[in-house]
Amino acid sequence: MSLTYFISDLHLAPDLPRVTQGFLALLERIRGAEALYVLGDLFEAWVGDDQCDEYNNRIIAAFRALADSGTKLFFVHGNRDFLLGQGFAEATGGTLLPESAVIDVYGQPVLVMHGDQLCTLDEKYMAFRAQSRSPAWQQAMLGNPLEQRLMIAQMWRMQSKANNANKPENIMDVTPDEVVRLLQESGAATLLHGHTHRPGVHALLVGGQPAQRLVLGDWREDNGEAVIALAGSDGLRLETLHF
Ligand SMILES: [Mn+2]
Repeated sequence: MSLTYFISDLHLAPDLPRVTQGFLALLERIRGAEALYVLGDLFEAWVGDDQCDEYNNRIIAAFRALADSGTKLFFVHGNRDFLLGQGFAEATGGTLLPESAVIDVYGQPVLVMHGDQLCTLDEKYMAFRAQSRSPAWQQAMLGNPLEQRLMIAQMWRMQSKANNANKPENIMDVTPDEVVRLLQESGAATLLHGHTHRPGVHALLVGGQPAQRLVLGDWREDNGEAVIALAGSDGLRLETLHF
């Protein structure tokens, strides 16, 4: 049976050897699968496609081997790696998707996204998000030398950590009304996203009709676990991966 895989929030970085190995092992294991969707925050930081050190080249080569095996590969930007560009996509043999997309999963329309756009109560972040997704802003950012961009990304992470430490729980999670709004707009009855690091399956009603929201989990260096999603002709489900 052909299978499609969904992962997000790996936050890949050289100082996460267990996650990196788990990721490389998964990509090797699923060669020949129908498709792999990476729903954002693949990298802890990505500041431009010229960021090609030995570590990143290994990641790209692993994707390329998967694509060469016949597996279709799709990427959605996360809030850490929204500067992943066409150069990266081409090097991996994959395709960049828009920030949200309705895809056909064995006959079932599924709305996929990273999920940061659902956290609308976080006004500070939403303002940064709007600014940093504009082509003019990105062009200016990419015009800075690589070293400087890496420093800026580090500063963002520190600011985000400091801001998140003081945020109430509900602001860190999705806004329920926004979930309903985007599902309604999409016409799909299933939403699949990551970002919140709160994996689970939520039943909801959209316009009086049953719908569901599936949330992928982050990849944990401490206990070697991740919650991914898997789809076949028998449907879409979450699965805990151990690595
Ligand atoms: Mn995220």
